[in-house]
Amino acid sequence: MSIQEIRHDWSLDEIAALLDQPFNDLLFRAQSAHRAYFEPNRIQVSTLLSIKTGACPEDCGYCSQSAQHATELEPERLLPVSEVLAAAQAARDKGATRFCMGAAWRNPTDRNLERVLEMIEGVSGLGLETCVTLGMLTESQTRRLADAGLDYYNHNLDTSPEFYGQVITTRTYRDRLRTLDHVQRAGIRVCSGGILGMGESRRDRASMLRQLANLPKHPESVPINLLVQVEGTPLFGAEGLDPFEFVRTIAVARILMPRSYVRLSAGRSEMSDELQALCFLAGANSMFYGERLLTTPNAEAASDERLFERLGLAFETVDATERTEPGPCSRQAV
Ligand code: SAM
Ligand code: DTB
Ligand code: SF4
Repeated sequence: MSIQEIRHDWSLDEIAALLDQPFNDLLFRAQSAHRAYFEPNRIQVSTLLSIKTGACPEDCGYCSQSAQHATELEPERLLPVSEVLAAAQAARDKGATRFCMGAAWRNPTDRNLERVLEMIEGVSGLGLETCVTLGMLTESQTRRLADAGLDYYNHNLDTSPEFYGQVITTRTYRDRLRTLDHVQRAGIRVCSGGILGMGESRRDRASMLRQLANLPKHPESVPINLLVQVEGTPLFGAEGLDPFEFVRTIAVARILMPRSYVRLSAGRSEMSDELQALCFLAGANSMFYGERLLTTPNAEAASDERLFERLGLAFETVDATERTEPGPCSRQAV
């Protein structure tokens, strides 16, 4: 047996077979893959800030920020740089190592991008890693972000290519893949994942993971969100997902992309501690920390701290994707 192999040629049937395994077998394999590359009791934490809220022209069926859905959200213009830096400093003081700034845009204008570049430089200056999610990017915008020293760009595939049209009609799957390609080529680390619990099938979850795992380079960070149901959005009232399906998807993401951080993302405020612990056992090693996601509440920081203590987990301080070799933890065969 060799160290967990890195592959980019997964077939849908192979991934479906992984998802279909008995739960205990799947978790054992995922935890083994996790230990081959990561220190098993460390969790990377990022804090989110919405830097431009609502009034988005896109129609993503899950999103509180689409101008096409009748939600109660109050739109807000792009925040001043000073306000963003104050929030970043507060996040750093609470232990976050990465600060993620999200904007409700289809794509940034060059003028808006200028201000975001200032934010990135300011947040980096505080000693934090930077991540932004601004929608679609052109090649030249991507280069400007890279030149400003951006560490990560978040752009999710959201779901499978087959299910995608039932969730979003205003931009294509191909558009998303193109932006990811620009980001990877510019040498910015990619954060890309999806949302579960939107009414997709297990096969759709396999197909989404296949898209991510067969990218020319695995995203360094793979957020797996559980749909946060927001009143007024088309997906409000969608049938809840079996929590074990959520854990299975995390486990398969870990097996397919063993060197990537797998982030237990939106939806934690609806999850029990036991379910979150199973997600960590399945290989999730990153999460959002802080009272808010973008527009909805996150799990409370105090209850996260208690959970970490009960599970013997610690915040990670060094980004393991900077390593070119497998992590120092165990390098065990799987
Ligand atoms: N407007 C940009 C875009 O869509 O690329 C960036 C911000 S957008 C809010 C970032 C991601 O958050 C989405 O791609 C989606 O995966 C996730 N997201 C948004 N609303 C969500 C919800 N209600 N539940 C779970 N995830 C959500
Ligand atoms: C990601 O995958 N999830 C985050 C982040 N990337 C930008 C956003 C979650 C948003 C949840 C709903 C909200 O708060 O608006
Ligand atoms: Fe706009 Fe992003 Fe929300 Fe889609 S997910 S409606 S692009 S903010």
